[in-house]
Amino acid sequence: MIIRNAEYFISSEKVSQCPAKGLPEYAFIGRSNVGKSSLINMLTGNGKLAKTSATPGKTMLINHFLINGRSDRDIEKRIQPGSWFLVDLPGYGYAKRSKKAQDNLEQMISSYILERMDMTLLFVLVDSRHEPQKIDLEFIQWLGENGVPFSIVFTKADKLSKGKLSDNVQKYISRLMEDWEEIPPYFITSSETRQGREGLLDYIQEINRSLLEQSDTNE
Ligand SMILES: Nc1nc2c(ncn2[C@@H]2O[C@H](COP(=O)(O)OP(=O)(O)O)[C@@H](O)[C@H]2O)c(=O)[nH]1
Ligand SMILES: [Mg+2]
Repeated sequence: MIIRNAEYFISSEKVSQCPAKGLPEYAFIGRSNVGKSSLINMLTGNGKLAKTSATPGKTMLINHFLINGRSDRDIEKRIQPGSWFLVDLPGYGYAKRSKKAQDNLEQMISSYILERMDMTLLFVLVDSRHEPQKIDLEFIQWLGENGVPFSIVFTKADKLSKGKLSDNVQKYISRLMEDWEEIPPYFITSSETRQGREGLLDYIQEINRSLLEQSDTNE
């Protein structure tokens, strides 16, 4: 898929405030510092879209970015066939948050994931350098139990040798296979080398196409 255009659309505190445009929506989530902002910038080709911040855990909002809209002074008129939303969800598991802030955040994230009808797929980011982490495994378990469509994205692939990278990925997938018969598609990415960019974007495009075909046959 070619990204012709990527721009900030809106930030929402709650799922009820999210835009009602009926666009396919792809959300990105992971622990703070996993490389989520960098990945979003790399995918969209816009180095400033999602703020890559040195102070993790700050963004507590649901951020919508409009991808492949058209240019119009009125942001509402920029949506066109082929447009979709990329959603940046707050990072989970940031230890320095207060208990109350953490609870609020979990509530916001879970209601978005469970209630947001427009969410087509959730990309769960994990750092390719680390062993499977309890917090990620529990989160993935919870997604499976709730029937949430998701896909795993291994980040920071450039930080490892090829051998170590494929070892880690295999280890991760084997760990998931202990709980699940089937593992959804996964992607190995680097925001530095842009590895995985085309594969991930083409996957989104494929799903967008099948959604369009479905809506055509329903008419
Ligand atoms: N080498 C390398 N560093 C990365 C990559 N992705 C993110 N980083 C670094 O990891 C840190 C956290 O990245 P950021 O995108 O802010 O993570 P976020 O908290 O998940 O949004 C930053 O210092 C980034 O420069 C990557 O693919 N390769
Ligand atoms: Mg970030």
